Amino acid sequence: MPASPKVFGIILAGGEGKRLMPLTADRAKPAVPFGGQYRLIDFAISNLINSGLRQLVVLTQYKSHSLDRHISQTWRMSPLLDSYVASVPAQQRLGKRWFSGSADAILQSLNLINDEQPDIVVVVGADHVYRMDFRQMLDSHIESGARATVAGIRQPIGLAHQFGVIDVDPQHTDRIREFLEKPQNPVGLPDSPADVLASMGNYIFDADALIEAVEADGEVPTSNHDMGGDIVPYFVERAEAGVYDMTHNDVPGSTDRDRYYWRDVGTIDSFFDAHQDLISTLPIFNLYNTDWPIHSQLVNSPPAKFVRDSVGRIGNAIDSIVSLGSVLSGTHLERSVVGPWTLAGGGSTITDSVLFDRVQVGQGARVHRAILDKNVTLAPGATVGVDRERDLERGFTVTDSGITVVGKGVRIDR
Ligand code: ADQ
Repeated sequence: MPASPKVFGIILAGGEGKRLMPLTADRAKPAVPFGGQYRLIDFAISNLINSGLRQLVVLTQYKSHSLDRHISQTWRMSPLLDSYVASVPAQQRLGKRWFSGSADAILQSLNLINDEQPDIVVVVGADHVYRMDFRQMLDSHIESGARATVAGIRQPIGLAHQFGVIDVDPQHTDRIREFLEKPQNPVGLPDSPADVLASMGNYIFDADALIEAVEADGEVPTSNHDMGGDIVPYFVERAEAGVYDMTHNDVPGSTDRDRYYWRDVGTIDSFFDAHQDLISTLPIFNLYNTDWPIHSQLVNSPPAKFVRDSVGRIGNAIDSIVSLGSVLSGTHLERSVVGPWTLAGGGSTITDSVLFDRVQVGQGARVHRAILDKNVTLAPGATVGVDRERDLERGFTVTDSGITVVGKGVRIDR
């Protein structure tokens, strides 16, 4: 390995995100808006850019239009400096088919690696909210001599069935002894039986080793061509898989509260809870850490505005985040996150909710415990999230915990 290895980044962004329906009816999961002005993928890309990576490709397939547009509008970098974030759709290089799994996505995109000739490839998912300094994982990868390194973070054992679970070799604590993808009967950690060490779906490979592995995997007819299910076990079988424990990651500006924050916001409930955290007085995840900024699209919009309406009703916001371009005129907003260009009229109330961009809330309308996708309109006096049965009758998604989700562009008349 050269003293300053050349590092290339691949972001896997083809996931469908079924559990976030209807928010993913029209867009890939990594393109789902988050926190008013971000998209989920902004967290992974910001972490890589802040870690000094400059050549990044985003592999997309499922409903990628909104994702492609976001990437080209947000992540322009200078080709003069040899820096780019490029969105790459399934290219059907190996026949007329889409990617059959995340490892197949890499196999079908090997030309990108061959073009750049990197020494090391960092592969990350695009669905999580977190901060991570990949330089520290890179140092650990190089020092350990492993050909593949998997990032691990402690998670409650009850969630183990959603993750790849890492069993560390007690003799060599930087090596993986066994890796089980989404186990049904997980075993807890020796020092903490209620936890497992979960794979974060972030990997670092020696470039030649990754190429060898995905090519070999492509020949196995029984493989699911999955990074967690097939490629990590390939390296574990060869005793070449290292582990990087997130407890060693120290991101500039992070506090003890948010150092190990890592959230899969892949369900409506977890998505909603992560927003509730953002609007708390002392959130665990601090969007205001300027030492490790989370970048997003610069919306060229006027500031958010709060005014009295024509009959003097006060427009105010308490414990909320309001994005640029929004006007709350005589509206009471509480414990909510509001995306860009939302307009709300006099006498309306919005509580415990998440609104994406360009939502319109008519006079006297009421929104409670709801997630409203882009361009949802409430007519004057209409309500949502107030009466579960009515929301179900109107065809809205309502979770067991009572959160109503309204898809893009729906007009709510009453
Ligand atoms: P999952 O998240 O269940 O588990 P997967 O659905 O493959 O795995 O998604 C991983 C990433 O790859 C996501 O960012 C997704 O968008 C993307 N992706 C999925 N299919 C793709 C395809 N065909 N083309 C391009 N991108 C694709 C994984 C690991 C586990 C680990 C968890 C952590 O398999 O071991 O614990 O992530 O959340």
